[in-house]
Amino acid sequence: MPKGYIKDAPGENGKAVDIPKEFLIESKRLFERNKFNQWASDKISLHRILPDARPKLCKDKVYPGDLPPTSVVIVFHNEAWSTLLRTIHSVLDRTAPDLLIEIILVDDKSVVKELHAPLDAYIAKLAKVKIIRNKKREGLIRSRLNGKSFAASKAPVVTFLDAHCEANTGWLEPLLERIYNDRSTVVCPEIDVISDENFAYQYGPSGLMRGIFNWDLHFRWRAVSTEEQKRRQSPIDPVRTPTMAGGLFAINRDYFKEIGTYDEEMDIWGGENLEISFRIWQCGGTLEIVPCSHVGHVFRKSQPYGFPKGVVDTLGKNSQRVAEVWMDGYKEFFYQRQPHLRGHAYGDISKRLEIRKKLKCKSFKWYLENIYTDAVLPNESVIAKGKVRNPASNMCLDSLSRPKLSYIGLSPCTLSAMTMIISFTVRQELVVQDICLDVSDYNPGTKVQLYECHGMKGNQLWMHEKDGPIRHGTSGMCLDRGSGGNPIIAVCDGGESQKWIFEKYYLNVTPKVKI
Ligand code: UD2
Ligand code: MN
Repeated sequence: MPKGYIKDAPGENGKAVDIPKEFLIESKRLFERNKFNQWASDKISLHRILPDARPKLCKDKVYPGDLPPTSVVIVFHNEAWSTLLRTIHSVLDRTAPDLLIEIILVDDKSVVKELHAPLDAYIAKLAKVKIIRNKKREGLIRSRLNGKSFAASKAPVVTFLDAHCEANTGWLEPLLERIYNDRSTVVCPEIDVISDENFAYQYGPSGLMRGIFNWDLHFRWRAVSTEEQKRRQSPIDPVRTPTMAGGLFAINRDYFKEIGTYDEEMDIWGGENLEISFRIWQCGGTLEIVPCSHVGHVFRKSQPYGFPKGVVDTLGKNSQRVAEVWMDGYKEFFYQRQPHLRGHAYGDISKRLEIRKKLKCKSFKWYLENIYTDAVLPNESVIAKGKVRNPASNMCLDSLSRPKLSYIGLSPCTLSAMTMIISFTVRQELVVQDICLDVSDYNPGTKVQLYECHGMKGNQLWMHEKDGPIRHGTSGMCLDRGSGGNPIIAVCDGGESQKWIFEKYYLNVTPKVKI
């Protein structure tokens, strides 16, 4: 067994960490600090073993003997010690030494004491690990560039990881192989979920998801398109993805420079992942997710750190720069979703436009026609939209700003709120503020939940025609206003409690879908 392996230790083999009752308060306190359960993380070995998440076929793959080695760049701001160190050790423990030139840590002005002298002392013993520190808070985008230009590294490939990852068995070779075959291929591993609550390592079948974006310019996961499924010949073939999540990817170092690394005017967090995705595709590269490469990441529900200039302004500006440089006329859809950003200053983009010109990059229209071919444009994406009224009660559906995984509620239709604006999309989803109405238990009386849209129909498929009921696809039940303040599904009876009218109808036909 590898160094540090302790049988049955907390979290070992990717298991969840139990939090005894007496530590709940302490673990809640630490949760606030990092927005993940640091208490749990601190209990786990820095060398914990993970279940091998690769599909079987990957294990027999033979890789060329002369793959290009990489530098791994990890930027962090006030990261927890145990997650940062486990990221580093997972790379050192599970990477062939000749493929790893160095790990470059970039401290983006952390104030946490242990990330200074104690960290310096700790990594002094790790030959391949170096650290550079920003003089001021730069944000992850400029920090990554800082890391890349650091030292005399000759590594032909740069690999970026977030500071709360765990690289799994055999993670690197499949990425390097793609770059070795074609230097303009940019590759992401399959990102497995490390639970923010208990640090369990969770993974599903590989090769099923790709990255997309919505018109708010937020990154989203979606099922791989049928077109792409057909193009791939094996379940372990790389998946072409319209966008990358942003944190975990490998890229040929020279190619990264040629295509203009990152937009250095972007601050703190956000937008750079879509920017580099659009740029890669529009300027002749390829962006892939490689099913044979698995790396875990702690997905958080919110950020633990502040944005010195405020989230809205920072993220707004970053997203505007993406829209203004890469999206041509389609940027209008973004501004329609974010009208407060019209006229908002986004700085000078001339250098970025020069890159686009110099590389003779293609239009956003081309990207939508060739890469993200099933994107739904806002002007054709809804069958009906607005408040959804039950005439007999004059109550309207309302998500009431509930967090995800909660239930849809009701409010008097005389009120007005964004949480009452629901779209019935051409995909036949009922969407409120990016979240879908979802039913996973088909028994009558079940409350309708709010769930992240997955684009795979199933529990999120609905049917509705003007003046008719709203019928749930898989269960065949009807949306009923119920009696407890939460709409439910019920056997369709044509009753008053099952009538719903959208504020506005755009298309008079509901696409016919078999159920
Ligand atoms: C995702 C990406 C992240 C980045 C982001 C959009 C994954 C798994 N993660 O968000 O890499 O592309 O989308 O911008 O795809 N950090 C700094 N300075 C800052 C802020 C953050 O160094 O001012 C570090 C942070 O410590 C972390 C990394 O940047 O190591 C990414 O930040 P995050 O983990 O908060 O972002 P995440 O995973 O929500
Ligand atoms: Mn992260």
